[in-house]
Amino acid sequence: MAVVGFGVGALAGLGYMYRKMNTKVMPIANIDGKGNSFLFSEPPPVDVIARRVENPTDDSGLKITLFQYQACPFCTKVRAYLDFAGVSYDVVEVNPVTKKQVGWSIYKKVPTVIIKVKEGYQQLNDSSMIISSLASFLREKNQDLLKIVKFYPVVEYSEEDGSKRSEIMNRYFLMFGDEEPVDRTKESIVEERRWRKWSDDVLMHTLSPNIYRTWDESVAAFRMFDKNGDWERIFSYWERQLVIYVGAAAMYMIGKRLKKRHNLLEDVRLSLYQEVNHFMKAVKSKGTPFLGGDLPNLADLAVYACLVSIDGSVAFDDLLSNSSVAPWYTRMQQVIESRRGNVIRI
Ligand SMILES: N[C@@H](CCC(=O)N[C@@H](CS)C(=O)NCC(=O)O)C(=O)O
Repeated sequence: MAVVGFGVGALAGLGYMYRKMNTKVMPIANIDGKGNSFLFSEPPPVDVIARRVENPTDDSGLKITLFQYQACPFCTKVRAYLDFAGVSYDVVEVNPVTKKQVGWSIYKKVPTVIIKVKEGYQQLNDSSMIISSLASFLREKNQDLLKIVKFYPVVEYSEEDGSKRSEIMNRYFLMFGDEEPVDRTKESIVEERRWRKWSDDVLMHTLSPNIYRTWDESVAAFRMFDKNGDWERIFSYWERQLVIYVGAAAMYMIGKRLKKRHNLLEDVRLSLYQEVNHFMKAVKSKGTPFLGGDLPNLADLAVYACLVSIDGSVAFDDLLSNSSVAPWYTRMQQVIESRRGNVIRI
């Protein structure tokens, strides 16, 4: 433990120095004085676009740039939605240690997206808010994205212990305008919202303790992120090593803490199987291929994204052999791949 602790300390120090040296980009001031938050007149600086997904049938008029970590389940959720919706987008891979690619942003988490609008460049933060606002926008032609974004205000509040928190209001809500939606029942809307929230609040918490369960699994997970995220092409050799070993050490320890915090079972695999089977039971009770019916809804996409983010790990293989998820997962893969645009590496 002492050796691991020392190693982590040294690497974290190195990471901190490295980060200091690399965060020269100043955050863009992001209030325009007319009540539009996170609306910029200039696009943020982008050095390297990792890839572009170009869908020839996209008539949304949106020009989207997604800043992400390839392996992050929240980012995977946004990609799954964008692919399913058939829109085009650019991907910028963020270095999880230095985070220099989002040095311009006041919001410090990923995913974050920038969308070109006629007034400038609108930043959307938080996976659920991004998906809800885009899904609301894409429901009908000729909507005003800035108007929709205003339905998701950030509210700051203080906890009992004095710590400051913020919350994005309505992030699981779709905005249907004044008319009742004719293509959806109220029950299906409420059900979708409930499972989306469950996916973030419950299923998501079973992932880290499972993929970082042992030191070896933790390093293997980071090697998998290295491969899936194409880090070799995007980051320097030292950046990659730093991220792999600092990340694996930190997440190994954090995974143990999360297991306690979220009351997972002693054998964390059982918690993962249990939660996934809980969702699969809901799908089965519908008698349709997906919770959303013949096509996935936003809850299917949220659960799918959680599993994609661990696909390739030992935990994922164990899950396939110990739960009823495999046929649904394959159907999800097929639908999303059939609707995704062409992937162009730049
Ligand atoms: N509620 C946010 C959570 C996003 C989040 O926690 N992202 C992680 C990466 S998976 C992050 O950026 N953590 C801060 C960091 O890496 O410094 C969402 O749904 O997008």
